[in-house]
Amino acid sequence: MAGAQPGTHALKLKPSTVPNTLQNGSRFMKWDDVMSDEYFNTPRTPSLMSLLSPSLSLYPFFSLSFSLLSLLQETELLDITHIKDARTGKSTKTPKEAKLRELLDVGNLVGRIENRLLTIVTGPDMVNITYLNFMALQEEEATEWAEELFSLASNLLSHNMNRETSLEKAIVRMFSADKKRVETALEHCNLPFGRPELSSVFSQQYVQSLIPDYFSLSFCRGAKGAYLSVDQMTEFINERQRDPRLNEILYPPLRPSQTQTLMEKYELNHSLLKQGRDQPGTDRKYLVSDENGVIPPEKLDQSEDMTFPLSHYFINSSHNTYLTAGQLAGSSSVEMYRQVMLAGCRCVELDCWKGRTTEEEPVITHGFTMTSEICFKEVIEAIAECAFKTSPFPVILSFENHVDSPKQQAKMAEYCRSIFGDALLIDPLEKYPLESGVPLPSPQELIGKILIKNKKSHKPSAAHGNKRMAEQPTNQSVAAEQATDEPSSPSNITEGEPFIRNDNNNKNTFRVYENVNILSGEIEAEDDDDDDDDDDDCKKTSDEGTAEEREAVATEEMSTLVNYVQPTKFNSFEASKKVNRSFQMSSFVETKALEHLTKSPVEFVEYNKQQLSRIYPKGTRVDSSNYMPQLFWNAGCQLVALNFQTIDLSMQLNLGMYEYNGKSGYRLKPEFMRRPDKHFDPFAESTVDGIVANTVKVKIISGQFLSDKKVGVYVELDMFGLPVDTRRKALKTKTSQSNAINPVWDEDPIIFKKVVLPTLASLRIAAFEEGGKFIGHRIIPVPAIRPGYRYIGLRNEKNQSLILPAVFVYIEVKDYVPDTFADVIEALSNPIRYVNLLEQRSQQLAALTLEEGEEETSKEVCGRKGVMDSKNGFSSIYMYLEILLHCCCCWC
Ligand SMILES: [Ca+2]
Repeated sequence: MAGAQPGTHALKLKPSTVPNTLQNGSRFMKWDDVMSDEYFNTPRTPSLMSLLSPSLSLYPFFSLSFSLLSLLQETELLDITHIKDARTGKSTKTPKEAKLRELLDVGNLVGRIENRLLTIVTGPDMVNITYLNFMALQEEEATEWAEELFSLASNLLSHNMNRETSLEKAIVRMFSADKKRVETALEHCNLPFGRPELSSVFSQQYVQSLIPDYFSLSFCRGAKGAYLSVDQMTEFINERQRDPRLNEILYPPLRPSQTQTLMEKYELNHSLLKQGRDQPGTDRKYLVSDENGVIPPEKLDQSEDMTFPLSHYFINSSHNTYLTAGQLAGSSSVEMYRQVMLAGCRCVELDCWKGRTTEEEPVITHGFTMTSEICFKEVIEAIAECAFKTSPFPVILSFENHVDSPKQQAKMAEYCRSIFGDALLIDPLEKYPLESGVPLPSPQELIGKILIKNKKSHKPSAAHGNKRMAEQPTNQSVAAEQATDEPSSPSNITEGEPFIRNDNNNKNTFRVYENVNILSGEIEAEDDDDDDDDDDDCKKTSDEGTAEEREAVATEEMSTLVNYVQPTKFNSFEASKKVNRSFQMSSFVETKALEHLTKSPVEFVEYNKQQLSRIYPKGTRVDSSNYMPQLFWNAGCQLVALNFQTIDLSMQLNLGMYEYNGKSGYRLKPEFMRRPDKHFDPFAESTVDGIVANTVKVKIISGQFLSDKKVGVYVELDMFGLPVDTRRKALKTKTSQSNAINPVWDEDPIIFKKVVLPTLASLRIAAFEEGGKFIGHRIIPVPAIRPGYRYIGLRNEKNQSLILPAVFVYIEVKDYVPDTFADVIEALSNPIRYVNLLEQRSQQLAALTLEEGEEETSKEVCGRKGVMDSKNGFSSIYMYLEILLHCCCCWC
């Protein structure tokens, strides 16, 4: 995210290689808890599961093949990139039914059954999960398969295949699995179909032939079809395909001899090469190759410097992690913790409540709602198992601790200690004592560690000894809490009836809530709450040491687990600066955070250089919708917590953000948001001294296989970033004439003349059917874009590769060169300068804050302005706002 590190990055990502065991296959019994009578009545042998490579080529994509235990012995194929997890041992699904256990001969097994079980987890998102259950003949086989399958399935290169591999994958899949559909699609496009002899090889050429000549580099070199000399190719690569932002010494332009090597690699006819010329088609093969992916592999790789303090990173964070649906009546699920962590999230939330059964097991649920309860211990076990499968970097557990039972709190602490073991960070690192002025340790220094965020009660005899950090003893919460004999158990309420709630577990803040209609969501902002620090009725009178006064809940057992992430009631930016304790953090409901952002943008950025801030959705988002995370990334907020169960545009941006840097869940903030000697204003409208703005030019040339329906299609572009850089629907192409297979637009490019903070900007390219039905999109951070002629493979809403649909584009990204005259004109004509500053800021945020339902206004006008805008790249604030008003029409 921040600029390239000194020196070139040595790529750590490796293409998948499949061990022999997996290639040759192993025998497994496949079972399901709901088996048909046929299953039980049929003699069977264990089915062979193996990894199939679709051809003898080295392409890194595979399907997992296994047969069903049925009379037909059908074989099922599973795309390996759709596998989310492969488990063996304790967390596997185990056969419950007696008949099934008998059949699997469970009684006669040597060793524990779970060590032979293999559960393969698939699903389109984090909620709709499917489990495939297998039993191996040997324990070692289950272990090897679980490890290798997970490693193959999570290979980042496999999720970012080049165009050629995607095409081959699609062809193999289509022609083997769904020939009829392919033929229908071809028929719709008036292309020959119904040819049963189409072999894989033929069909590959066939698909290639669908790529119009237009895509060939011929249009870069003038006369169509003319041969391209080595010199011309060198010029093409250096002028068009090379990223001009790269350092020329570290990343030198290609020399002709290197081009020659490249051309040999993609050239079939060597005799032509010898004459210094290529043959038509070479360029096309080159364009679909690995050399030309739109994302350079080093951006996918873990390539950002991880040695800065934690506060210097954006940290992938989840809100009310346990919920699978709405905030009021959705089911809670242990699996969500696994899925969210496997997706690279590094901060999960645990809303803990006192368990009411005789076992006195603490539970996790959304208090005072109809959401279901899950067992705290199971969640801790799930976290322990999945925390470091996707990323080694530290995990923060954000506890919202409502457990008003010292006994159960002690249990919670004990589970954390015993289940996490050494991974749990209990004592601060020696280098980073909990003292004023000491920065937070870095993700690198906390590798493999779990940090707990829970209110911390500070005792007079606190273990921190003589460190004078105003850890004044508080009026002993534990005692106070024990005196509270009214248990604040979450579930004993009836809809429509008033209930009492002990807000924030402070005995003085019991509130009576009346007429809360739980199901319809008529619950007011108080229930926002959720979090620890958002209560407004506790204003501070002094800026020193008062925050802890509200630390009323944590027992000593829990308190000792808390170190670098200590929740503290936010008072003011000035106060925080004065006490200068990086280990204290605050949570802000999105509305409050927005207020701070608008009133004190520079101070908010400053605060976030030292301390962590956590933003969470407002309580009225009962449907688990999300706010735009970009708003708060712009202010440098680290823990921008979203509802992961809802993959809306906000969550899609989040997926886009954290897909890079090795999916580690950490992205280094732009330098200006970290350096103590710089002040950054997220509302900056012009270039900031010291930050190189970019000019981004995008030309949508054509599409490929956008739909198999005979339907018109169009492409839209958005830019997200700082308010000044955000442009929703910046470009919309014409709609193709009933051609979704290979539409060509070739319209004027859109120019984002001045992207003020490119390191925080993302480009979204989305394709739609006429009528607005979403086909697919791709969100790419501007720093990760490789300029040039590129195929951009589209993803679905859930960020899964669609394999076939792609958009062919030409992108230029350059350092912005100020056009002095134009800037003067713009400044003179910019009326916003006369508007009140706060008003101006909220107007600037409009793009990022509009919600569904607000968008219908002035659509006509927006459309008109949008067209104007796309033509001349002009970006006055008013026009910007109008375009933004257009923004939420399709998604939010
Ligand atoms: Ca919560």
